[in-house]
Amino acid sequence: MALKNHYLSELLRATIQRNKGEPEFIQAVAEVFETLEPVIEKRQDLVEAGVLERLVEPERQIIFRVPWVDDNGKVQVNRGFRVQYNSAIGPYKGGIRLHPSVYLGIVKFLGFEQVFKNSLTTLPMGGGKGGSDFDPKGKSDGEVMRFCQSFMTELYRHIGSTCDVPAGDTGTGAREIGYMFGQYKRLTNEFTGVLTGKGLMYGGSLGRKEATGYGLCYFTEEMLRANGKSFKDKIVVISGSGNVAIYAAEKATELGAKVVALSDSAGYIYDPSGVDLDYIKQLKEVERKRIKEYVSLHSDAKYIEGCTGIWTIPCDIALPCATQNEIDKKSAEILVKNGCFTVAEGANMPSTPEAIAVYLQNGVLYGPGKAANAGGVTVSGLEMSQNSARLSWTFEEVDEKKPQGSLVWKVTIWQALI
Ligand code: NDP
Ligand code: 2IT
Repeated sequence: MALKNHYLSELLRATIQRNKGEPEFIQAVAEVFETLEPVIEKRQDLVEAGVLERLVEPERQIIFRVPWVDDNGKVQVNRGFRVQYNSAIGPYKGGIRLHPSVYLGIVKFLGFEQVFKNSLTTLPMGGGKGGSDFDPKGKSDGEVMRFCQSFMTELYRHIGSTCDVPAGDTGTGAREIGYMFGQYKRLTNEFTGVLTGKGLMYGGSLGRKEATGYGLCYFTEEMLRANGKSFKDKIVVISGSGNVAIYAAEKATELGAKVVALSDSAGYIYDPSGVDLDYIKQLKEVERKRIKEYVSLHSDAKYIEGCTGIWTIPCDIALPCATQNEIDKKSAEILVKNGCFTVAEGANMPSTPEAIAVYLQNGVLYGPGKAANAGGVTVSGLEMSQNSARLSWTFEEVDEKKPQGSLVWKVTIWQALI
């Protein structure tokens, strides 16, 4: 990706030099710089004030040891991260990712994107992200609990309800947030809104579980409506089968679409008659099993190993909801060839820059993650408000606040963000 603006291209060069071995972070910065070219041409004051130099450097980066004891009594050691990226408009806010692929570069790219996403919600939240290379998959509840408690034993001193408010992300759901919240409370003797995505009995918000997936579909429906289309009777392919994917599938179905495929990191299922979401929820949310198991109940559906093949299924709308860089140029070309006219990102940075170029060259309606998946953090912001006020709103009250709480529902934004 070649930047025409000399100042931006020099700053990108310096950023690459300074952040070696962090390709995802550089990719996220380069994408934003590309979109900022017309702004920088007109706004010399931003250059003079060093705004972009400040944007590419997180305010604070914390790396720590997370020792915990496994079920065999053996000490395991993971690495924990919290990148407090930017607090210009509010406390640092962003999720905690637990996945073996997590390293500083991943947490920085996610924190960088979170800054823009959070400001788009119009709520007063800065940006941050955290995580660990711990893999919750295949671990017992006790192991996950001991890891989460150890993680919080270091993290608690760096966070707080007016300073930094973590939440869920890949591998961190209500169970992990619960263990972390309990440990925070024990260490500080404070019951406060320091984490979002909490259980409903201890300060969680109705609607948070559904928020990212539902928000993605609200956003996509607006984008479609602005182009004389809708979800009704459309074929939808969704990658992932976690929190974002499941509730995107639920809302897309409610809006009249047929969701024919879902995946996990091992493979995907294709059910041409439309996926059975109740069973997916049972498999994924309750039993924590692999998506492969789906075909044991639905013999008409197919299970295919490998992740990228999911994009070869003909569809009208693709909603990548698994992970970064999951759609490359080749997959984007296949989607377009098969008639896909809309891609909206539930995951963070799921499309490579080359894939985005394919969308734009072919007139695909494209909803970038920073806007399209902001529903999750929006409801996190609403959870913070409820915690501060010591109130709980109904699901309808939360759902209703989406237009006023969040500019991201306004379709003009997706054009500004490409
Ligand atoms: P979950 O952990 O609930 O689910 C993740 C899903 O993606 C799982 O099906 C997982 O499969 C799959 N997956 C994860 N890593 C890979 C990989 N490397 N290759 C293929 N598949 C993979 O996470 P979420 O649903 O919460 O998050 C999904 C995406 O959405 C992430 O990019 C996250 O940053 C983003 N996001 C999440 C928000 C939230 O509120 N939770 C808000 C906004 C964005 P497996 O089980 O096999 O690992
Ligand atoms: O990427 C994201 O926006 C999230 N993982 C949600 C962050 C939050 O604070 O709710």
